[in-house]
Amino acid sequence: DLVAGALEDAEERRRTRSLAEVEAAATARTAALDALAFLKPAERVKVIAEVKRASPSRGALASIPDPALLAASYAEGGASAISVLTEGRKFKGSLADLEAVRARVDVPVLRKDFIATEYQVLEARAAGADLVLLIVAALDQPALQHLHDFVLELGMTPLVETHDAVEVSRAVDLGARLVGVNARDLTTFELDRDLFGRLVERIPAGTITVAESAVLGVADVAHYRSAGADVVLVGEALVTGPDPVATLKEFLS
Ligand code: IGP
Repeated sequence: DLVAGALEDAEERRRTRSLAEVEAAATARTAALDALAFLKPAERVKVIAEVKRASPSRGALASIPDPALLAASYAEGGASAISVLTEGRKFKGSLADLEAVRARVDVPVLRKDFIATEYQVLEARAAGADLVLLIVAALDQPALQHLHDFVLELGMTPLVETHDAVEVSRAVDLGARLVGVNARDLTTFELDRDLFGRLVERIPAGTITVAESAVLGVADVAHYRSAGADVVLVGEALVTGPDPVATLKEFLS
């Protein structure tokens, strides 16, 4: 599965870059940006715009020869944060993509991957990430709690991704301040646009909510917004269109 593959790839990288080296690189970085401040609820919905070349469900989406250029245009177009897929096997991303994006933008950057170890979290910080995705379904509660604490200790913000009511209650138990609901089931790849609306009432007030996936057009943004989403996370609709920034601006208008 995707988690096992991501862990194998991390083990491979660790052969040439030790935990101590990654730790040193993470410590050498300037402090992470306060992502909660950038994503805090406002009059208008906010967008996390994603750098996404491919996905297991949709195959190749876009070539994206220059992820930093795309991210810079997202930021200029009004994105509140940038998500960068760093998984290599199915999503064709890399930590180098994230590092390039970090060097170019002044908004927070999310490492979007299948994170299960401290090593991967340190890699994220070393590459300049401000946010790290933690997928509840991929972790048991002690591991999730541990990684959540570890991300916070490094000054970053965890985005805790859920897909059902039990996962939401697990996210709430962590004290998560930023909770995502992924409309896409990561095992069947089925989309459920109404999932966010069903789960949001279980998320305590004061939590920043992110509707993830299945935003294809302005109607989907409006749908999530009226269900109470503070933020929408969009990949495919931006990268597959002829003009990602124009699409982003439409979503924000
Ligand atoms: C973006 P979309 O449908 O706009 O391309 O989706 C984002 O939600 C999706 O890439 C995603 C994801 C994930 C990818 C959400 N959670 C976990 C990999 C792993």
